Order: sequence, then C-alpha cells, then structure tokens
Amino acid sequence: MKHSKLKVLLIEPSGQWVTNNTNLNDYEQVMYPIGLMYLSSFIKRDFDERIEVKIISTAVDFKSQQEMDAFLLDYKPDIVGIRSVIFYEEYLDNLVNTIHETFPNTIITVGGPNVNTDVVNEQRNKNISIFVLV
Ligand code: B12
Repeated sequence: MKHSKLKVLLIEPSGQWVTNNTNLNDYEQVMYPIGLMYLSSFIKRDFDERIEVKIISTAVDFKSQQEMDAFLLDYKPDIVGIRSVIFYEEYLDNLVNTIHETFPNTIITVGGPNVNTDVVNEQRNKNISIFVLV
C-alpha cells in the first residue's frame, strides 16, 4: 500500500507584507531563510522518501494574511516548524493559534534565535508542542 508523505511546513514569519506598493529599499527584512534552508536540506537528505518539506517566508510569499490563510487551508501541514525572532513574537503567537485552531492535530514546533535565547518566555504559548534549542 502506498502511503502519502508526511507534510512538514517550515515558516519564516514576519509581521509585514511585501506588496506591489512596498518600497524594497526601505524594507530590510527581505532575506533568504537560511536557517530553515539548513533544516530542509537535512530532512531531504535523510527522510526524502517519507517527508515532503516546504519553506514559506510569510512576507515575501504572500501579499496578505488572507492569501496565506488560504494557502494553509489548502496545504494542510502535519508538522509546522517556525523560526522565532524577538521582533515577531506577537505575529508568531497569532500564527501558532490560528494553525492550532484550524488543524488541532498538527504538531507545532518552534526553534531559532528567540527560543535559543529565551526559551522560558517562548513557552508561554501552550499551543506550541515542541521547542528546539540548538
Ligand atoms: C545575519 C543576521 C541577520 C541578517 C539576516 C540574514 C539572513 N539571510 O538570515 C539581517 C541583517 C537581515 C538580520 C536582521 C534581523 N536580525 Co539578525 N542576526 C543575524 C545573525 C548575526 C546570524 C543569523 C544567521 O544567519 N544564523 C545562521 C542560521 C543558519 O541560523 P538560524 O537562523 O538561527 O537557524 C538555525 C537554528 O536557530 C535552528 N532553527 C531556526 N529556526 C528553526 C525552526 C525550527 C522549527 C527548528 C527545529 C530549528 C530552527 O536551526 C537552524 C540551523 O541550525 C544573528 C546572530 C546569531 N549569532 O545568530 C542575528 C540575530 C538572529 N538577529 C537578531 C535580530 C533582533 C534581528 C532583527 C529583528 C533586527 C531588526 N531590528 O530588524 C532582524 C530580523 C530579521 C529576521 N527575520 O530574522 C537577533 C535575534 C534576537 C532574538 N532573541 O530573537 C540576533 C540573535 C542578534 C542578537 N544577538 O540580538 N539579522
């Protein structure tokens, strides 16, 4: 019997949306999600047959929260991994809560700079299942 792959969605969050009106010269946060690209490479190398991995960078891949929500509803991730940076704490919380409400069985993991520096504060959100310190 053929099993479908486990879907892992890695998210680089940010509070702003890059639209056609955004002046990219003023926008310092557009960057390659290097940390998540490392994780994705390891998953692809070791679990390619069993796991499908996708990276999204909220600010650049979508033009609005509605557009991103539509993507999430369609993609239906089994595991979500979010990179945390202190500036986007509030956005991260909203994202985690929305994903948990929409997909209660999806495992939500958070790692990255803000977990590495302040894991106790990050643990305030009970909808996050796993914290990863590196
Ligand atoms: C280079 C850098 C930048 C570059 C980014 C370039 C890029 N392409 O990524 C620029 C100049 C754009 C930048 C901007 C900012 N930065 Co900066 N930056 C750094 C720096 C020096 C290195 C980051 C890096 O590339 N690390 C290498 C990658 C591979 O590591 P990583 O992203 O942490 O990911 C690894 C792990 O954390 C983990 N991981 C990451 N996410 C996840 C998710 C899951 C689920 C799991 C399991 C694991 C995991 O796995 C990855 C592989 O090991 C760090 C300092 C540092 N020593 O980390 C500060 C640092 C991350 N930045 C910081 C800050 C505050 C910012 C800004 C908010 C600044 C601002 N005022 O705008 C923005 C935020 C941008 C953003 N979205 O991250 C802080 C974060 C503090 C915190 N507690 O959150 C740091 C720690 C500096 C500091 N000591 O204050 N930054």
